[in-house]
Amino acid sequence: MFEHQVGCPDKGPDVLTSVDFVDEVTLEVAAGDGGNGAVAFRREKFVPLGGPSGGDGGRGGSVILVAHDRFSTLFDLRYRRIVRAERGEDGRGKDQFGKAGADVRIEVPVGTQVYDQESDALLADLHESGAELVVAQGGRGGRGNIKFATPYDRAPRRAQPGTPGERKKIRLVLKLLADIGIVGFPNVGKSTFIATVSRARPKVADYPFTTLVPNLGVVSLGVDRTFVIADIPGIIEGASEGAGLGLRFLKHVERTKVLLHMLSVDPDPEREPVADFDALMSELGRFDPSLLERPILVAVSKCDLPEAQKAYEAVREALEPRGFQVFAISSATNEGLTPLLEALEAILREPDDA
Ligand SMILES: Nc1nc2c(ncn2[C@@H]2O[C@H](COP(=O)(O)OP(=O)(O)OP(=O)(O)O)[C@@H](O)[C@H]2O)c(=O)[nH]1
Ligand SMILES: [Mg+2]
Repeated sequence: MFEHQVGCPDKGPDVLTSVDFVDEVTLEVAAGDGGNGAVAFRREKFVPLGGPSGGDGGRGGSVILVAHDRFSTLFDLRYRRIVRAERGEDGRGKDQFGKAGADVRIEVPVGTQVYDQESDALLADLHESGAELVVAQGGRGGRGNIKFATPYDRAPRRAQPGTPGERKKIRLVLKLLADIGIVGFPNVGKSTFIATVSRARPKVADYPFTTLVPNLGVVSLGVDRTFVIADIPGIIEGASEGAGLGLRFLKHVERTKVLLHMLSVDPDPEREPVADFDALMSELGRFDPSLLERPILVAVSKCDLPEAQKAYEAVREALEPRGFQVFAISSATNEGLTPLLEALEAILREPDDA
């Protein structure tokens, strides 16, 4: 029933480490200058005064960003300082036009936002696979003297130089595109859940902060009933002040439509699921108050364990009156997973302005 995966197909999503997960890079892009137009004259046997024959310069190559769902990080651009496209060739005599410089296409993950580093203006949001942006336009080729001939001046001695290619510094910021973001304290079973309902294979272990980078998984409930879930590294109290891994990964849930707040029993008796819920909600609100306005479903995980089942009852009693839907799930026995996924999908199907 559960299929597909997203991630880094070359390496497999589980091989991504925090070092590999690059979600911001700055880069200089330099398009090629246009080639110069030529000044030349025909010199042929038996043609005493040949006309102008200087060809146009070729246009410079452009630098183009292309969004591709093959990538899930900006890692490949990590060490690139500058990306240059080729200059256009100069025009030559005998009516020869210069060749255009080749364009350079840079592939970036879907969900990459492109900013002008100097003005901080958003140039584009490449949120669809195949979306393109010409970030630096190649220069125009100059016209050769052929183009300047007139009835009054049949032997023009002028030609145009090519125009310079555009050049700028850009900042690329990746915001993963997922429909649903899973948030929760460390160790509550977020990664186990995503591994059970999708083909993502994040690392699972019984210690906190196993997950250091977000993982995406595609859930399929049938034809045309697929959605993407993001497993975000665990968040703890004080995260907004930098505790644990901090909150920087929360920017990846900024664009999700629904949050799935996962709670569980913890071996640490100090922790209590309803208190965890409130602590985490206030961290989310500190990061971005609008996060709290979107639909939030609550799942109590590990309900194959009797103590988790008990915790579920308590959580439901506390949170249902506050308007939250609460689900009991177990990724070990698959119990409750389908009702939860169906509920998540139902919210995604609601029209946006509802
Ligand atoms: N019994 C039981 N154990 C589970 C279940 N789901 C997860 N676990 C265990 O809980 C521990 C933590 O699971 P993870 O999926 O790594 O938890 P996480 O929320 O991703 O943790 P971090 O990445 O550290 O934030 C592991 O030892 C899992 O085997 C479940 O449904 N039942
Ligand atoms: Mg995890």
